[in-house]
Amino acid sequence: MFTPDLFAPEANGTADAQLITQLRETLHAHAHRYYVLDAPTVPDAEYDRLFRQLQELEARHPELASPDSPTQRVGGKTLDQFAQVRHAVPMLSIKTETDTRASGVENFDARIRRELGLTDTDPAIDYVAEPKFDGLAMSLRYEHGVLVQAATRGDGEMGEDVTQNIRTIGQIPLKLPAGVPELLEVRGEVYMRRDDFEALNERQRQRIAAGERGEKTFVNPRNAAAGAVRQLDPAIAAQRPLSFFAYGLGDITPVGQGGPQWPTHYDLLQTLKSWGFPVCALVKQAQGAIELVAFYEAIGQQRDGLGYDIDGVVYKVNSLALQRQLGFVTREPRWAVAHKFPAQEMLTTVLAIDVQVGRTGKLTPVAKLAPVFVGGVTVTNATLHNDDVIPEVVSVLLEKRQGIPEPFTMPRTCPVCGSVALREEGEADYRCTGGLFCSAQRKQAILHFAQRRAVEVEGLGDKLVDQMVDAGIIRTLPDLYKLGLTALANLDRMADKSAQNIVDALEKSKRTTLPRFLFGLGIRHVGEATAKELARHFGKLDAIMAASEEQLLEVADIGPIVAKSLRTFFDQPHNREVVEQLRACGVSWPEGEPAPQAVHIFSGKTFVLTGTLPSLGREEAKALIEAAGGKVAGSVSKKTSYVVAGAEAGSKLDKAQELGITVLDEAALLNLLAGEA
Ligand code: 5U1
Repeated sequence: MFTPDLFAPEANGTADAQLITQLRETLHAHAHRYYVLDAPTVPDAEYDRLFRQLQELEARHPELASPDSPTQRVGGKTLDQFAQVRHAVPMLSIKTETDTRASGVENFDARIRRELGLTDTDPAIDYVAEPKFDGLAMSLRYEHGVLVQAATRGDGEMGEDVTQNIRTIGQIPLKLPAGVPELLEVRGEVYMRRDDFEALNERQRQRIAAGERGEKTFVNPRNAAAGAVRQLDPAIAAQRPLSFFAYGLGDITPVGQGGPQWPTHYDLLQTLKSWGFPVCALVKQAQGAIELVAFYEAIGQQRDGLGYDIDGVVYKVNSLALQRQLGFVTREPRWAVAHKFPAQEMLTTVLAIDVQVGRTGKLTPVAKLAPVFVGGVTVTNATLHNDDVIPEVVSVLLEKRQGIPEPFTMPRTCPVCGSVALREEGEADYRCTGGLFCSAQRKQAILHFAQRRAVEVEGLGDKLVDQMVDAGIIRTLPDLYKLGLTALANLDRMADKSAQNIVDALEKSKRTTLPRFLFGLGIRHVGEATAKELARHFGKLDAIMAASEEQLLEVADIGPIVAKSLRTFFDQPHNREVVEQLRACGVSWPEGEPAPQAVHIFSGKTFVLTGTLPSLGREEAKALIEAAGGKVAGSVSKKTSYVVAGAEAGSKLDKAQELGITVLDEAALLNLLAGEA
């Protein structure tokens, strides 16, 4: 093996250039054996010696600097923000199968066979099965064999340029062997191994104990990996040990221009491995549904013992020709599916049952749990009332119970303010009757008013609201605008600059719109869409406040429950007083004349949203649809007009396809909405 000598006689320029080239190749090879194959052939000290020798030579010959040198893994400057990158080939997401039984696999196989026009007598389909790594998707672009860009998935079309940070990952080759395609994009997952995560958190704990500011421990390897990838200072990213698994391709030199072609996905993975990329050793070829089920079960059993987190497995049709034939639907390939593992269940003890008070006074029991690590996070609370919320308590093991606990009954008084708690006829929930007298409701009411979709007071979050209400400097909404800089700056841990920012944000929030203001008041059953309709119908707040229930019922989409709720709210003198005081403090909006109901393109149409849309949040998409006259429902039925599907859409998308309902992606939705504008 080549072992350049640090103490060799001074070489001339050409000899140095050769030595630099040789050292780089040697170090690349050692790094590959160390990081990827986990089989180093030299001790660390020898690697360090060669590394230092290369550093010295490069320092002597700045004209020979090269970004693919092993010395250049950490080198970039701290950034203000990441540049946006357009993916030459969109980064697809993957459809998720949530049926964790064998039928989840059988459905996928049956669909593929149907779409390929196969009958029961045709042979089993050749698949590749891979673990689904719990990290971040990454696209690595190589030009002439040199890593030139690493980009996050982003919305699939545009990602962020995180090259500097990705270069610090030892497992990712900076330079590929001769003979690779001129242009090559390798896609895969950046993740953090569990042992690296534990070691990182241990270092973080020591930093915190040493009083270093701004340091924190990480919740799970995925969060730690995400934080490292999005770290603006590459020197810090370099201290966060990341790993990588390659699982696919993006852009590549076309076959017609000399690019390679593989018959199967499995062959492609073997080639990526031979080029120096880490490919997971658990990846397997499988024939038909039976072997996929066996893989799912085997990996499920090994899951806890793997060195890294996975959240399921992925099945892909192996033949690349069949993949091309199957194609895509809404940015997801038809030839692949991610099969989730069952939700994790852990045994713990309910220490107590607390009752939380919501904005409208609703009482919700919450189980306080002995801390339990499940699904990558430590869980200490679980709701006992709403089975949509994760984490949830799935069952009680009576045989484990020690002693006889007090049976839980909903309190008849509010645990926060002591007011009477009542259950209205026909309603399931108990509510505190304290209104804004109750500090829990007051806090929630302030947060509701200050949120982005209402008057928006930037920086006013729950911790600050807790402090302000507990310190007694805010009792009602108008108090917000009466706060001086001094009162804010006197709060614990409040820097002068932060206090000034809040004062500025409050000032800015005073110029609002009537719908935002109305929504911000937090009147029961008055959401953003209703607030907009009210503003359109009446034009002025005074007209709304004075409207009778009959007049309110004339507004499109307002029924008796909403009309009654509005009337009850504005009939209360203290609510009218709040409105008057807010106006007196300078909160204002342009008022208009009543406008006829516009004809909207989505009037009479019902939408269902599923999966993660590339750029719109769920609430944002809902607001846009409602503003265009549409309704958003929770489940797909024959009455559904459109299903809007994003990444990792689940059973709702299947149901839509079954019922022949038009499926839109985000771009198609925005196109339709452009018609509304
Ligand atoms: N192992 C693996 N994970 N994963 C994630 N393969 C894989 N393939 C993916 C994704 C999003 O996407 C392709 C099917 C396009």
